[in-house]
Amino acid sequence: MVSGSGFRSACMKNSATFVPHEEARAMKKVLLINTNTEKIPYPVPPLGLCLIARCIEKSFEVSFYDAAAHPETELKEWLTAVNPDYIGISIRNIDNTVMGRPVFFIPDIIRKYIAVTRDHAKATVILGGSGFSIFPEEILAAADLSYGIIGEGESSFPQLLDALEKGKEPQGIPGVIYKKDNQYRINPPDFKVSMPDVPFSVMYDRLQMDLYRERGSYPLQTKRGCIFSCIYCSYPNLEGRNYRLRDPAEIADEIEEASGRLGDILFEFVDSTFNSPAGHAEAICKEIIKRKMKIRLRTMGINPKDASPALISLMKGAGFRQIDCTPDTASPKMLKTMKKNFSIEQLQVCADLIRGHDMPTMWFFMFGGPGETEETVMETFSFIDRYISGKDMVFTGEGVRIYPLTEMYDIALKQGFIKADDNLLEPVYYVSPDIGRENLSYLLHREIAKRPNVVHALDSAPKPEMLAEALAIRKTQGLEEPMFRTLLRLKSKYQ
Ligand code: B12
Repeated sequence: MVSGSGFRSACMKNSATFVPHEEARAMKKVLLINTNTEKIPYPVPPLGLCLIARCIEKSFEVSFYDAAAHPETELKEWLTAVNPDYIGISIRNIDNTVMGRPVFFIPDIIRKYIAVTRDHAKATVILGGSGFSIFPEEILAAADLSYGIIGEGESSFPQLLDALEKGKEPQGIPGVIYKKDNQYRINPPDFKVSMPDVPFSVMYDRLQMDLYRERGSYPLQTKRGCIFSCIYCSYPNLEGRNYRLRDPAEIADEIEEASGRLGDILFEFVDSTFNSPAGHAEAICKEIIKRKMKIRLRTMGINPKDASPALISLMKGAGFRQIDCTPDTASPKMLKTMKKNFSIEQLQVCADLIRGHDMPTMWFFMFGGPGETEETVMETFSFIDRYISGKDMVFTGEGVRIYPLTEMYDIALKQGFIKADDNLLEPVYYVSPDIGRENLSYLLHREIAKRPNVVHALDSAPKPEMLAEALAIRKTQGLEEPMFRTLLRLKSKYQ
């Protein structure tokens, strides 16, 4: 399953059609724009955009505009200075997924970046990114654009540029959405291409990594794909339903290279689920331990079913300082309704393991899914009380964001929450009628108030003064604990 030279084949196959570097008289220019300036929970570097940049840099002159690093007013100057032939715009986030205080990013992205490129450049604009891939047609229509790529871009983006260069219709290029005869046509994405295993770090030369270093991290994928069927989730539509694994030795190579160049930095695995399939995460930890690397690691997506004592020990040995565990619910009934792949007993074993190893963990639960009642909500809180350490943070979300092509969508449609022609780009949330919005909200706030380590999604952003104090304390005291533990200790002072 491991695809050692996957990236090279995926990229080179496509760039081979272009004029080779040395022979090029004047390379065409591509400007890539990262539109994600969100700082909650912390700023994240544009991994996907960096990867696709590597795939075209032999054939095109690539410039990189990171909106997190420049005031939006600078974009016009960049467009004039670069005068690109093509512009690739990455749209990662659509909204903040907080039902009680929704922030919808798309109008700002269109106004600040897309409209400006239209007014100040003649280039063909191509959209991509995970947020874009969930609502490709809706976003292209809202932005009045003709081209985008749904899903991963390493292979499809160079192929699309090639087609555009040759004036050909991008028919058959996987994942391409394009406008023809005033209609959007979609080529289904192909998740069978090998896992691109490019050393990402090279691209960080183009980023101001300091923006991401203090609170953020250096993101790495160890695989793509999600085999699970959680009813609300868009991951399988973004990454495919089969695993494509990266070679553990190449992952360790990248970490070694990047820490050599960037110094001490937190590495973060951004797989949908780090420890599935069983054995891969263990192999990565063993490779890191074998090389005696002194690094700091964290990961999201620990799945309770595949969390074994051996895995947690290896993770501690490799340098994991913090993990995220996302059971979503701890009600036996809701585990079934949400189609989680583990039982309450497996979740309890996992929680005991985490606590037994004193592995700092952020827990995530979402409330309001189909069939949620007061009783099921209280089952989750009982689990929190019994199994989760007071030193660990529990993050709770209210309502379930409805995404297309999910079972949640079908349920919401059947229950009359949404209509078939509703545009769900602007966030729409589901809350089980068995509990109701007001009741759920009341219950959550009541129960959260009793537990200092439990946080509502509405309060997930620390106050600026609190964050400043936390950063200062960490620096002066040389604290190595995860940021959430520092914030938890300061919480009562700022309430
Ligand atoms: C890891 C992750 C996180 C981590 C990030 C850690 C880190 N250091 O990066 C954490 C937990 C911090 C996080 C936070 C949030 N996240 Co998040 N996250 C993800 C996840 C699982 C993977 C993202 C990733 O790095 N992928 C790997 C890279 C390689 O893929 P990529 O960026 O998508 O790029 C590929 C393609 O998209 C494409 N592409 C990308 N750009 C471009 C541009 C062009 C021109 C082209 C052609 C192609 C292209 O090609 C790339 C290479 O193949 C995705 C879900 C998913 N499976 O994709 C959600 C996801 C992106 N997150 C989401 C959200 C909402 C958030 C938050 C807003 C949630 C919150 N309220 O806290 C925050 C925002 C944080 C921020 N500052 O922006 C949503 C976005 C959709 C939406 N509703 O807006 C997603 C899609 C999950 C979901 N709900 O479905 N997230």
